[in-house]
Amino acid sequence: AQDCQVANIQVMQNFDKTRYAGVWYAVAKKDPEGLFLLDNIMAQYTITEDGKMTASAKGRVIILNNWEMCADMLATFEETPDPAKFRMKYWGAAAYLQTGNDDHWVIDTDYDNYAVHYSCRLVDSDGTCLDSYSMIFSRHPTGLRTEDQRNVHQKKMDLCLLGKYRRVAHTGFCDSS
Ligand code: DAO
Repeated sequence: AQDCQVANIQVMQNFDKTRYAGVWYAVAKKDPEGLFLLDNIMAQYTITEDGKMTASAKGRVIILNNWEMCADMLATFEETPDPAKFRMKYWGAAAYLQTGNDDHWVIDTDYDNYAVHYSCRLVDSDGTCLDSYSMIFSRHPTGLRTEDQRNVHQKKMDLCLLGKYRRVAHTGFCDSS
């Protein structure tokens, strides 16, 4: 399953967004071109009364060359025929933050401990991804459990992103905002 074709990427089977709701801490990240969220990244997913998934997220960013701040981000998700594949519209609580519309795929999760997220922003003419980002989420800010590391490693390989992740620090930078 490692032909690196975006169209062949396997996503979470029978994805259950209700079980996915709640807080996730990014513990590792593969950055896109022009990265935005640096570290202290957490996301809280909510299912609204009408059954739609939304999220709020925080992370340390540097804007306007040198201004370090904690970005408060909001996102809504549009469903697709595949329950694990969404379109995510996102924007900042403050107008000078980044806005966008990205794919948001859940590649794998056990809902209680870990999740592997993936987004390809640009598919190349050969069907591989030219600009992607991916987050490894944990329910625990301290990192992944040993027993989940094997699954996550396998998914990084399936995504053709092995070795492209960096660790995401949690220092408390965004805790007070
Ligand atoms: O860091 O460059 C980057 C990519 C992140 C884009 C901003 C996403 C904001 C909403 C995050 C929701 C959880 C994935």
